[in-house]
Formats: sequence, C-alpha cells, structure tokens
Amino acid sequence: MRPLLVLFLLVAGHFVTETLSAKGRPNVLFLAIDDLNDWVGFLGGYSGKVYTPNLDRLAASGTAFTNAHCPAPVCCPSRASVLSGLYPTSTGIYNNQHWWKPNLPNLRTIPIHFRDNGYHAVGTGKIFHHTAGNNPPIQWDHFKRAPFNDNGWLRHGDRSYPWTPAKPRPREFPYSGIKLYSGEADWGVLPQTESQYDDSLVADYAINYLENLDQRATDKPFFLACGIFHPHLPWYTPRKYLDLYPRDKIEVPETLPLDLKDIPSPGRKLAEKKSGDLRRLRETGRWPTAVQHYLASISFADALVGRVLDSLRKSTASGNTIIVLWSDHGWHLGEKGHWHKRTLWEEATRVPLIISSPKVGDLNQRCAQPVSLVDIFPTLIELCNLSPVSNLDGISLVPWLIDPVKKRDRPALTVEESGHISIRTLHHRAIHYTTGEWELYDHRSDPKEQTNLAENPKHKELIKRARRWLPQAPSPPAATKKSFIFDHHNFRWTRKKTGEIIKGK
Ligand SMILES: [Ca+2]
Ligand SMILES: [Ca+2]
Repeated sequence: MRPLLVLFLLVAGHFVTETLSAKGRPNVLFLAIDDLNDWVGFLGGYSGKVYTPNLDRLAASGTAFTNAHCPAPVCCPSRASVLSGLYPTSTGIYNNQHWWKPNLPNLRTIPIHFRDNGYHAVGTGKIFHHTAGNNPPIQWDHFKRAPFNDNGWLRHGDRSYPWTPAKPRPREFPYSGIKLYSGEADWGVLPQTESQYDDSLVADYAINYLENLDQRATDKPFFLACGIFHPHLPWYTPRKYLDLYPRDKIEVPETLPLDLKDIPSPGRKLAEKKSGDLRRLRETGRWPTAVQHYLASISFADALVGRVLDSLRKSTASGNTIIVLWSDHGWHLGEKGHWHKRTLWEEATRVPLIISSPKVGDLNQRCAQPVSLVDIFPTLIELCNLSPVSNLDGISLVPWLIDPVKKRDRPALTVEESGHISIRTLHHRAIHYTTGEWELYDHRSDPKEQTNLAENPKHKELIKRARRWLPQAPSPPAATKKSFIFDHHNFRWTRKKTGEIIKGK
C-alpha cells in the first residue's frame, strides 16, 4: 500500500474515532417485532391497503432493506441468530426447544457486547425467545418482562385458554370461537383498554426510559431493546385497529391449486403442516376474518412503534440515536396452502429491516440487495465503534447505508429447523433440501415463487453457485428442552442423538 494512502486511512480512522468520542457514541434503539411478514406499507407485500404509517415514517428516515431475510423461519433460532450474529448452522440452535444459554454459555450476544463496551443495556418484551430462561439477566443492566410475555396467549389473563397439550384437538378458542389444531390460534378484542394490553406496557417501559434520560444515574450511551409481541398469535387487538380493516374489504392471498406439484416432497411437507387449520378456516368462511385480525395486529404493533419513536424524537437523545427495526420472520396466510411460518419461501423469510442512523446514509433510501438479519450485529459494531467480534456469520451493512445500490454477492441464508436451507440472492431463491433436492425461482418473472426452475438444465450454473454458499459443516442440533415450553422450572435438557442429559431441574 502506498505510504500516502496509509497515512490517509490512519487519519480518516482517527477522525472517525475522535468524532464519536467528542460527541458521545450513538445510542441504539433496537425494535423487534414478532411474526411480521412483508405486509407493511413500505414493502407492499399485502395486495390491499395496510396501515403502517409509523413503520413507513421510520423507513423514510433511513434505509429500508427490501430484500432482507430471517436466518430461521421461527422465533427461537431466528432471535438467537440475530442476537449472536451467527446462523443456526454455527450454533446448533435450530428450533424453539433449543435455548442458547445451557448450550452455549459463553455466547456473545448483542446486549452483552454493548454492555461490555460501556453502554447502558436495557430491554423489555420479547427480544430472545421468551424472557425467562432463555434471556439471562446478566446481559442487561435492567430488563422488564411483560406480564404475559412468557405466555403470549395468556395475554388477556384468562388461564382457561386452551393451550394445554392435554386438551383435545381441534380446540375451541375463547374469543374467536373457532376450532383449530394450532395451540395459539385465537383472535378478537379483549375486554380491556388499549393501555392494558401487554404490548402497550412493553412500549411504556421504553417510553418511560426515553422520557427520563436526564434522570438516569449514568451518562453512558444506551442500548434500548423493545420487543413487541404483535402480530404474533393470538391476534388480540383494541377495536380501533380492527375497524381499519372492514371485513368485506379483506383480500385473502391468491393460491394456485397445483402450486405444490413441482416442489420436492420435503417442501410439500413444510407447506402442508397446519394445512388442516387453513382448510378449516376456508370451510367455515373465517379465512378473511383471520386475515383481518392479522392486519389489525400489524397496525397495533405499528402504533406502539410510533409511540416509542415519538418519545425518542422529543427526548434529548434525538439526533444521536441509531434505530434498528426488524421482525424475526414472516408468515403465510394461505400462500402455498400454508397457514403459519417455518417454511423457506418468501412469505416466511422476507422481513422488514430498517436502519436509521443520524450520521450514516441518506434519508428515505431503499436497498434491494439481499441481506440477512445476522448482519445486524456487525453493522451495530461498526456504527457504534464497538470492539470487534471474530467469526460472525454476518457482515456490516454500513457500505449499503452509504451506497444502497452497491452490488452484494453474498446471499441471505435461511435455515429451517430440520436443516433445509434457502439461499436468496438479488434475483433468485434457491432452496436446498437435506434429501439433495432443490427448488429455484427467478423473482424477476416469478415474484410469487410458483414455477420451480431447478430441474431446468439451463439453470444448472445457478444451482451450482447457490450450492457454494451452503455451510460445509453445519453444527449438530443443540440439546433440547423436553418439557412443555412454558414450564421454566422443571425440565431436562437432552441431546437428540445420545439422549445425554446436560441439565436437570
Ligand atoms: Ca416469531
Ligand atoms: Ca409451484
């Protein structure tokens, strides 16, 4: 390297450090949404009108990644990935029964890293998969659990909710009155005020923190994490959000009767999981009603995000706070005959991701390059000038905040719990099943992923290229929490293959 260039780089690096320390390092507002697919205004995933004015406003205040994908299509592994910057294939955290703490006691998570770098790390709501047991308090200066956040579907406080595995299936749900096979399928308006919903209490904690920054006993910059549970089931919302979506105006997703025909059998199996629930919704004429409640839950989550953003704007931290908003994975509302998450198609993998940094990047940018939520951790390390963490699976998105059309070769991977993997590039999605079978879609001509091109010899090279991104030595599955997931105190951890118990009660 030429001496002059080296000198310039040294000076430039010095300048950045000086600027950050002189003005104080930036704060971070870290907003996690649960089960929110691309049905938001700025992504346009819903065919009808969806009301997300606050998410759209946030997107306009920074960079919206329009081709962002989850590392795993279900809560626990996705959140463990986002918060560690590691894919499930690196950690072995593949499903909801794989909790990170007993398996990877030394895992470096985002809040731990911020805390170690001199930040005041506080959080509330659903950040990790469930707030007890899988979210060790050591990571935080303070963490506020939502009253029912560990038992999401008890959020109305009615413990007669039919969650227990002992109840016969299909179960009848108390507010919707529908009988479904799922354990978490209710919807309706609860007999309480908006301020009493648990997600309102989660937002209140963040708002209270932002309104009282000057009263804190510390002058450290903050890392404030706020995890909104909506639009995760059950879809309980205040009436006014439901009223945004008149039942007779609801559009249900288009489905092709033969769409699954060109899909390998492991993919068909993923699609057909919970298909009994979709069938029942269709037969009883409740499909549009269910869609209506998902939409209402999205708008409720949006309103809560709006309240937190408003309090940030009015606070003394406004102007020096990076905002990151993400959703842990998407959701099918009937596409491919599927009613749930846990697949590897666009509905389950594409998520909102917005990064708004006061000092890096322009307003109202769109980045269509493929990015993964595992990129969040390295991005925050760079934006906040934190100490480096080695061997992360993601890469910093700062170059795309500066130049959103910069080409990115690295695809976004999504790892399904049995080891099937999707590889999403700028224009294509390839899916590799553990049987060795493939799917391939070209998003330029087939945004709904209806025509599988994998068997077409013309596309051999694309499959070959996708294959290169498959992890070479995926981690074996982590030890599994065997008992019912909400019993935090009485369980055993076992390794699937050996039956070894690594933790008792
Ligand atoms: Ca989720
Ligand atoms: Ca098809």
